[in-house]
Amino acid sequence: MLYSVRMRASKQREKKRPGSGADPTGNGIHISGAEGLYRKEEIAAAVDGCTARALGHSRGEPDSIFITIEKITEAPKRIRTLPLVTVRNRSCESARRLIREFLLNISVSEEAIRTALEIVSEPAAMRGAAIVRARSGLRVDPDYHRGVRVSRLGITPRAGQNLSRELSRYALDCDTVREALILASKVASCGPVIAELCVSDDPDYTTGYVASRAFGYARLPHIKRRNARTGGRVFFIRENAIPDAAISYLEKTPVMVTGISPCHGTCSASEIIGHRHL
Ligand code: PML
Repeated sequence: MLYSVRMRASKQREKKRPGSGADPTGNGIHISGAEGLYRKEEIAAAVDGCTARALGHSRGEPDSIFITIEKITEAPKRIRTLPLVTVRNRSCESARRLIREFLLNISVSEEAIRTALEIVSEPAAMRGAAIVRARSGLRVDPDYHRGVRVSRLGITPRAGQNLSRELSRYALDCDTVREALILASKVASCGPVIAELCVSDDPDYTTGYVASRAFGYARLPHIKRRNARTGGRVFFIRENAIPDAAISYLEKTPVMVTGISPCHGTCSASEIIGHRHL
């Protein structure tokens, strides 16, 4: 039997400052979060880890830490991580060109790319992801303030060790990369999703990614300028997909990473696109 353990730490806003990461739902400013699927005997250690993370985050001391432990009754779907690669890129301007190059190559339209770039260029207020139709560029997630929150995902201890070993070959073995790759791998395992674009909402973190089943998890350095409070996630779905089915999978279906695909160093976009699945 597995349990989902989720943590969310936040603090109340002190004074009004536009684009300060405030949550318009009134849940406060996000400090940190964590999520995993655990066996009963692993829960105590997972909760300790969540608490330590919430109290030690560089974004400050939280006013509230919510930890939710929930029994999972459905056997999790077992997936592998997407292959990981870093795209050679030196500037924010060329990052935009590369995003377009990756997405156009897998039939995401100019219109949908424009919608997505607008979303991730806004001050990051939404904790969840936007869902955008890949041809018309229409945004279809029902609550624009909340977005869609990918949940009920985890990695087995053995796969976690293997992932750390792969990532450490490129000095990337940190929570941010590990967790983003696990999340992107669940998103890519959702049939109606064609691709994901992610720009971190952390002002100090300027690497984002474009991910898809076609070319894996492609990290993009300089996706935004340092100190920018913008960011967000966009999932592109097939034009005729039913959003509710995709949302239900992303938020509710338990998914466990049990296998690790290879991680690679830095490559040019054309090497990655010409070498689908790396
Ligand atoms: C986040 O802030 O959680 C998103 C990080 C996205 C990029 C992670 C990476 O460096 O691969």
